[in-house]
Amino acid sequence: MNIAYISVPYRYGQGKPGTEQGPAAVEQAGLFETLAVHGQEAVRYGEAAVLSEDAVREEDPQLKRLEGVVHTTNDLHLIVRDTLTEQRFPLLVGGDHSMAIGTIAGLQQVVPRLGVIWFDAHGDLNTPDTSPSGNIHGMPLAVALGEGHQRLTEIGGSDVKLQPEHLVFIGLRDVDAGEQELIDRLGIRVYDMEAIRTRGMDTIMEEAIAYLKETTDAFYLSFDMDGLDPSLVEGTGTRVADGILLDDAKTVLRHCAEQEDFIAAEFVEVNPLLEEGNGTALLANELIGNLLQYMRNHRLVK
Ligand code: DIR
Ligand code: MN
Ligand code: MN
Ligand code: MN
Repeated sequence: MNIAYISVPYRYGQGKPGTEQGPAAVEQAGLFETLAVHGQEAVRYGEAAVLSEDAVREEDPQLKRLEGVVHTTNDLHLIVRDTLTEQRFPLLVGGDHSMAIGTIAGLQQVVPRLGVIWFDAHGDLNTPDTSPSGNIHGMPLAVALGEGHQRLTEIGGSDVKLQPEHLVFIGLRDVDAGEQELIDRLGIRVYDMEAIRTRGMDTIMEEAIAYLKETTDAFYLSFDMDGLDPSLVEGTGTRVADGILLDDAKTVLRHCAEQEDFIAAEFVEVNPLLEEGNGTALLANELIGNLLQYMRNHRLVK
């Protein structure tokens, strides 16, 4: 009973209403049944605190709703740290991707040399200086690397949370100029759609995990729903053409699940207000089911 489902019902890292309803949508899609089917306690183990809408203002156009992001990611980092300390596997559902500032900060306090697999169409490596939108969901990896506003880089302590060689991108295909500059300067490992097509996801995941194992003690998967092909995810805020298809997404999950040092996963950017039905949440729930299935022999799932 070691999977700990943690919800992060918030949207302050981006501008479209709806991601705050992501966790409820995934629950409605059957998340508790999925947990039960895989022998896990069908409960919400924790929920990150979220400021009310009227408490959050859009003061700085290059750091929109900063106060709202700081509040939730600070709370989340404590929840994630404590969950991992209890030998549980944090399974997070969001919420927009800025939540990863808290996830990474929390995990890193327990695992100083943390590895990250970032499944996303985007680099999420912007800073207030480079961001085209001012949305903090485009910044969490820069923050983890120690770049960006101090209120964000200080969550979980002032040390740098992530080393560039401990990060791998899967599915990247929409990168801003400042992000590309950072990728090049820091030599960050990228597997784009071209690489996935020509080499196959199996080979890529084997290589990615072997690469992380060289210098990290454990890793987690951050799964942005917009990494998937837009035909699969109507309910996510920033869809990008030519994305990852279902079989390849499952291959990512399977390779992660097979590793003993796989310690957490998050599914983010589910926005049920952007579609008629609940398709994207249903898909997130299905993928979580696949992940738990693949993890049935995992040391943290007893
Ligand atoms: C864009 C979009 N690069 C930005 N980022 C998104 O606003 O910084 N990340 N959508 O998931
Ligand atoms: Mn993202
Ligand atoms: Mn994205
Ligand atoms: Mn290292």
